[in-house]
Amino acid sequence: MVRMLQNLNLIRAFEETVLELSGEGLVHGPAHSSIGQEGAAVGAMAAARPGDQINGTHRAHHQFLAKTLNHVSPSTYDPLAGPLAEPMQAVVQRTLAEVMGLEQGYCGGRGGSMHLRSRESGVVGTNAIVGGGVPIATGVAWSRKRLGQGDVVISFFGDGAMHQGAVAESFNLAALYNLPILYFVENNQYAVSTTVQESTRETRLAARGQAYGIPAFTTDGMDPLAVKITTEKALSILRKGKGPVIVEADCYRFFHQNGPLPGSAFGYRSKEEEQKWRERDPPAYMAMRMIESGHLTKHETERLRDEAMAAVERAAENLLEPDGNRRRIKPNLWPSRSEVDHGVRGDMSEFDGVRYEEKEDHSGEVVERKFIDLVSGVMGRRMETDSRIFVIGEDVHKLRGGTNGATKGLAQKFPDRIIGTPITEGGFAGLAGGVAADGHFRPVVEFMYADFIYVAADQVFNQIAKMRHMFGGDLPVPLVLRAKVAAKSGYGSQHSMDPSGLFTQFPGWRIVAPSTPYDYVGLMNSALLCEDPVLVVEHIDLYQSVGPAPAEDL
Ligand SMILES: Cc1ncc(C[n+]2csc(CCOP(=O)(O)OP(=O)(O)O)c2C)c(N)n1
Repeated sequence: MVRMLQNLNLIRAFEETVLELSGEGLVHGPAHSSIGQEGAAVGAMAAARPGDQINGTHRAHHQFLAKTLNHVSPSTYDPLAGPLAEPMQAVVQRTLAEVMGLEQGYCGGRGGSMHLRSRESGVVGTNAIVGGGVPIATGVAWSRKRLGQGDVVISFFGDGAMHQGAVAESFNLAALYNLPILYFVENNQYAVSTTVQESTRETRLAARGQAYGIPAFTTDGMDPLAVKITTEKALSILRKGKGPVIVEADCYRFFHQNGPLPGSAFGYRSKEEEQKWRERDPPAYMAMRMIESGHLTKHETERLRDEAMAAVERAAENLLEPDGNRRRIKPNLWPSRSEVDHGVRGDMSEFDGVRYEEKEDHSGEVVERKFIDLVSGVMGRRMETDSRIFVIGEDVHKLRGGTNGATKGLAQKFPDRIIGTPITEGGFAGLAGGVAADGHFRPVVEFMYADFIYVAADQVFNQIAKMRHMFGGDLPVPLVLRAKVAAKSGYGSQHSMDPSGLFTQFPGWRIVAPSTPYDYVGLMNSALLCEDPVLVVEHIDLYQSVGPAPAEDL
């Protein structure tokens, strides 16, 4: 409990400092304060294990700090014994550096306040698209379930995100696949200025669970211990393999959406309402309860608070220097300009030493083969040699290998690796993105027609395409997206487009468009080796074409 209180204090001091620095022009871009919501994050993270994974939204400093601080906190650490333990002090400084855009931050300063990621602590990466991170977290849960090591995922988001299709699609997929994920809603009562009542007729957000067969809890988000107990209950359901679960924590953001003014300054709520919630301010409330119950003296709670403030001050001092009567960032702490484009895509070192042969000098037997047979043939061959590969998409597990035979025979051979989905393009594309980013499996996503990619546009272009670069440049995202182009097939304007041009606008993607059976073998093999997302464009006009291709060597 003392550690929980100290995490509350640290987060509060951190957020106050960020607001101060922001006011001095030392934070580039928004910094959405979590002041008032610390209880939800600290309570939830007190129930999590080190191997558990989390992600969050634009407002995630509190969740990030709670998870990373717990991760490095030495087992012997006693917050009352003296200054903050060194690894925890480093977490505070690196987090502040990331928020300020500095090189020593978790993502080299590129992610900033809204894109915080720490692989080692189990923070998958926080997301600035409201609802956009939820399918990705769902994918991490899919990956962790397959790994079978008992890890679970906690996906934090706000009441506003509840109305996004991405969240609804994630609920459905997680329930369908029985995934170990806790959807943790911090209901702070407002999405910017819009109330829950203005957003939905069913204002009991946790009740959404019923529609998907997901058990749900509500809890008092201002009381960290209540949150801890509720989260423990939820996680015990997940750990028994009975996930997913929803937890809705009622809480309040004391300030406006962003910046140092209260919401009442913008007229969408009253000072009286704010005062009422402030009476249950999580750090003060927990300190008071611990004094009342005899766990701490008033003096001890004050010492803890003072040390938390001093720790954040030390971190800020290490990053700043005087500049006349102001402060400025130490110039040598900025990332180098040469790093700007680092990691838009990987360096392709995974291709070092790879065999490369043209048809004319192919070392094995070359025979006439049908294009479509190679689509299933190459996939089957690679699935034999690489157990990380799985295919996900609509009807890929049935018919005779999906609607065109691209997965012919594979569902029989690899029944748990050819995953048929409901019609939920954003949901399964995002899920695959999360799996790829988690680093244990290699998803192959099939879109029945390329035009359906637009339904999943956020996941395809905002998430999968940007993940590596956004989180600092070193995150592999090995995902293959097979898109069928059906031009001239009579399906009309919504089934006929080639998406390649659009993908070129999102340079995180690599694009290949094989036009012969021989090229298909090489290019699909390359796509399945690549550590970047690869779009494989397949024109269905080519499926029945015949041409020279390797007889065996796929
Ligand atoms: C898809 C999308 N729409 C709109 C926004 C702009 N926006 C950022 S935060 C926010 C409110 C989100 O409310 P909620 O989900 O309740 O989270 P909170 O800000 O309260 O933590 C909005 C509208 C966005 N970032 N992404």
